[in-house]
Amino acid sequence: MPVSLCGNWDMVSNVNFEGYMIALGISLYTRKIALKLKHRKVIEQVGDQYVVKTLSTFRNYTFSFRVNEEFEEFTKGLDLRHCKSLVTWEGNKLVCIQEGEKKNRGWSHWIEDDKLHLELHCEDQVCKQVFKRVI
Ligand code: 1AG
Repeated sequence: MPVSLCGNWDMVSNVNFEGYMIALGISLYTRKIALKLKHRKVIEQVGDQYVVKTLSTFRNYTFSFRVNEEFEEFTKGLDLRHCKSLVTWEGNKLVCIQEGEKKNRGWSHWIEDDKLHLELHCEDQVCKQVFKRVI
């Protein structure tokens, strides 16, 4: 059984978020604001249903899914795209493929050294975020 990702997590680093946002076609104006944000990740699990909230002073993004069950994702407040998304466990990594207009889009989450890691990718861009647990 993989370790639980549940809890409240605060961003400590965010590498190449700019490149990731450019790949998603986010405007310069929005990128300037978004780059300054510290995200809080809130991950909850009820039965086999996950709810993931990404919170910031600018925008919030919440979605939910069941592992191994494809779902329709609308990235409301982000790049406003529709994806067919699928989340699976690959070893200790929770991996999502977001199929849609953008090639090679997805993310993976895992725990390493008590930190929550998130790798976001789109086209040829990879953004790496690390979060520490909120006590
Ligand atoms: C996600 O998390 C997205 C979480 O699926 C947000 C991360 C990046 C934002 C995505 C695209 C940038 C678009 C617009 C920028 C505008 C505002 C930025 C606001 C950021 C806070 C919401 C994956 C994973 C799910 O955590 O478990």
